[in-house]
Amino acid sequence: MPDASRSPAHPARQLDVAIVGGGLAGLYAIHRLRGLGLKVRAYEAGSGIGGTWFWNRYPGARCDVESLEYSYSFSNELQQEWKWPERYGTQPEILKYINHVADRFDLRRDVQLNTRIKSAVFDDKANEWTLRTTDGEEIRVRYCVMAAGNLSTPRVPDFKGLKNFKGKWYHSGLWPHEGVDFSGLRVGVIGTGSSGVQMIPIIASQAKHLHVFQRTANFSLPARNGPMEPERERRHKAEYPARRAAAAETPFAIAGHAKPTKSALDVPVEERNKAYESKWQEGGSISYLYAYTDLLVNKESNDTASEFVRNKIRTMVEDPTTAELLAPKDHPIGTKRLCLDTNYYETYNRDNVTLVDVRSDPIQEITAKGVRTNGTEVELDAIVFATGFDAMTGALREIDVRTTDGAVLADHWAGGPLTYLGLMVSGFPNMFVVTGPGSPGVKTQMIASIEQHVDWIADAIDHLHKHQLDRIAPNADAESEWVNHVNAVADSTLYPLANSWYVGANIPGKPRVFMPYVGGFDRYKKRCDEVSAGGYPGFSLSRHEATVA
Ligand code: N01
Repeated sequence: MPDASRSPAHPARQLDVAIVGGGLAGLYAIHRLRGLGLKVRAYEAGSGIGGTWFWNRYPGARCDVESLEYSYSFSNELQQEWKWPERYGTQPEILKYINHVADRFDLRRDVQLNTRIKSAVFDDKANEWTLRTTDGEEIRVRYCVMAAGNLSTPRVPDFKGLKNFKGKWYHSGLWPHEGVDFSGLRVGVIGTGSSGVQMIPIIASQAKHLHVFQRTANFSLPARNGPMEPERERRHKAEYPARRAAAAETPFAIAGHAKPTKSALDVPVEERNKAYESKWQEGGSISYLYAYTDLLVNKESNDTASEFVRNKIRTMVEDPTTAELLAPKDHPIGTKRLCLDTNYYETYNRDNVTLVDVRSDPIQEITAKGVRTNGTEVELDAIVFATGFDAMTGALREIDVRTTDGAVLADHWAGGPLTYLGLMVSGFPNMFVVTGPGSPGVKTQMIASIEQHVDWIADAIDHLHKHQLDRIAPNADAESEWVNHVNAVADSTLYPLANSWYVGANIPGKPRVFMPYVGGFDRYKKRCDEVSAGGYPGFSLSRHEATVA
């Protein structure tokens, strides 16, 4: 109950909205909700703002969406004035941008750092949420916005013996601020997802020897990063508002890629390979996956695109056995998050790099000296876990979310996450989720989804206030219909063929449910707009007498 354990040292803070998270989503939520005249505050576990870009400081960390796209659109002055030095933003550059935005829009005064929310309880009678921090602070609010990220709960696999390791170990998502110098060290990297693929070439260039422990080979395309071309920047900025509007009409919320018109199987082999080659030279993942209409829905079509990349790997990697291990064969290209790299495959031609196949010979334990598989013990000075996150639900699972009516989010989601439009959960009124399960967020230019979600949330709160209402919650049947739709759309694609974090496959015991909405940003936004324009069908809107002071 909200009042039961209030510490006298921490009288409850009363606000209109509590925002959990001070990353790109939390910051925009402050800006947007403050604009409605609401008293808001964001609670951030880190000692600085920036979320993903605050924590993921591993060598080579960089966004794989182009910087002119991966940025806020809500202020034309901001997008015109900010100068991105490279085609793809590095982690320090993106963090600098986020800090600039926070200062420019005076957001910091409503961010409380070093504060982790441990519970959130909705009191049905009082019609308010009470959040508690790990330090015992209590916050009472009408609305709660969960902007805690979907790849923000780092996961170190439960390897036997890690505590015995005499060297140092790191996780990509919890990287030391002072950086790590691997010069002269024997280093092991476990994991070859986007984080591993970005850091491996850089660690290889520093380390005495690098062992890469690969369980599943991933497809990676060349990023073709480089300094920002002034003419490209000028053109993009001249068209910015139109480009943002055009992006909203695309599945990935990224403009500038011609909509495909043909199936990969409708063109002769030579023409198809020429098209793939041109996309390969251009760099970037959207362009490649958007080459034909059916690469993500037709296995035969996808095979042509997958095989093209496998053949590239075979030409880039000199040792044929290593090349075959690196050539993914267990999932269609694009059904796991497609990586972008700079010199990833070429790195395996270095004398100081060894690929260890831990699919055929799994890691048994971490020893005092290094990593032991059945076949061998690899001696290491440092181990890097690029082993990913408890994706999409991890951050919310870490908060004890419940209601005085007896609803418990962990129970409600025991068989997999249930949401309506990815924005709200039935039984948990006035709690909004940004880019969580059931949302297309992770399959899009994330900041576009963040802005779209937060705008929808702000409009919903504004609608309530304009109609003298103070409670919104999705109906259980609307939630079921949405979850069924999310699954039906996923099942009409090739995505479920991969063991990815999209289905929670990287977390032992996590229910295997397809979590992101892959119907496209354009389709999703249209549906959200219809719901708000239509008076919120699928939601119950009501008035409760009790008010937050
Ligand atoms: O994590 P991942 P990530 N033994 O889950 C392996 C975003 N992101 O941090 O595939 C051995 O993708 C695991 O193997 P497997 C992006 O959305 C974006 O790299 O489960 N290996 C896999 O190889 C991305 O998708 C950017 O068999 C184990 C790796 O660890 C998401 O974040 C950059 C293991 C984990 O890969 C997550 O990426 C970085 C075990 N017990 C991240 N457990 C950009 O924008 C796990 N693995 C560029």
